[in-house]
Amino acid sequence: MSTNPRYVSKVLLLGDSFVGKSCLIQRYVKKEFTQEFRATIGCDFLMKQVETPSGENVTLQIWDTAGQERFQSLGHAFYRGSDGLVLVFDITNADSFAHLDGWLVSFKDNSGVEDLDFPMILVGNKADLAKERRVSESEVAHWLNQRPSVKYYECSAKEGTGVDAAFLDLCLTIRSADSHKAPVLENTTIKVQRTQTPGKRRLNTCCKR
Ligand SMILES: Nc1nc2c(ncn2[C@@H]2O[C@H](COP(=O)(O)OP(=O)(O)O)[C@@H](O)[C@H]2O)c(=O)[nH]1
Ligand SMILES: [Mg+2]
Repeated sequence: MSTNPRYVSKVLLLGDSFVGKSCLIQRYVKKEFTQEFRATIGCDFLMKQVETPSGENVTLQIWDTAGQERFQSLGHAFYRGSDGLVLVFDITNADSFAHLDGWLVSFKDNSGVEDLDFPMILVGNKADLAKERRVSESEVAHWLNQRPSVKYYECSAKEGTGVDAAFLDLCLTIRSADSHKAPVLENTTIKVQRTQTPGKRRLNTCCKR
């Protein structure tokens, strides 16, 4: 077993529906891309183990939405305790780029993070569709000029380009921002307790005989 220090960091992906958030996570964690439409990866988050060049072991807990971003109704549990943010737009969809600032406001309102240097990257996804590009490089550069600490990656979840580099960069930025954080102890046990007694299940009246 490696004796290097271990850290756990929570990472969120935010952006409009259909920009490719779930596909980016799937590409990064599972190294695959599937065309079949999936609103969600079916769970709250996926884990990815990363070893940094300095030998630290980081577990990225990467949170996906279950499609609730359509209704702007991502609960506090989604935002709470996040260590890093991936803002995603689709280079073929100008609206998804225009909505980035709204996502930042939601993030600040719900996470309580005010720090402009919070670890964050911007991902322009679907780079394989360059011929259908609707967001110019100069528009992106203008947005980034106002947020100098944010790094930009143009990625394709479909082809895999840029994805590993983007997540590694975020991981390293989180580690340098959290350099004071103590590593996770080996063999730590997390006790999970039910906080609510489940009520009686309601009968589905339409099926009642
Ligand atoms: N061409 C292309 N299509 C993509 C890419 N990433 C995602 N898609 C497609 O975009 C659609 C939405 O992807 P999804 O990951 O569900 O988006 P989400 O709603 O942001 O989670 C799906 O049809 C994907 O197949 C990409 O890099 N290139
Ligand atoms: Mg999704």
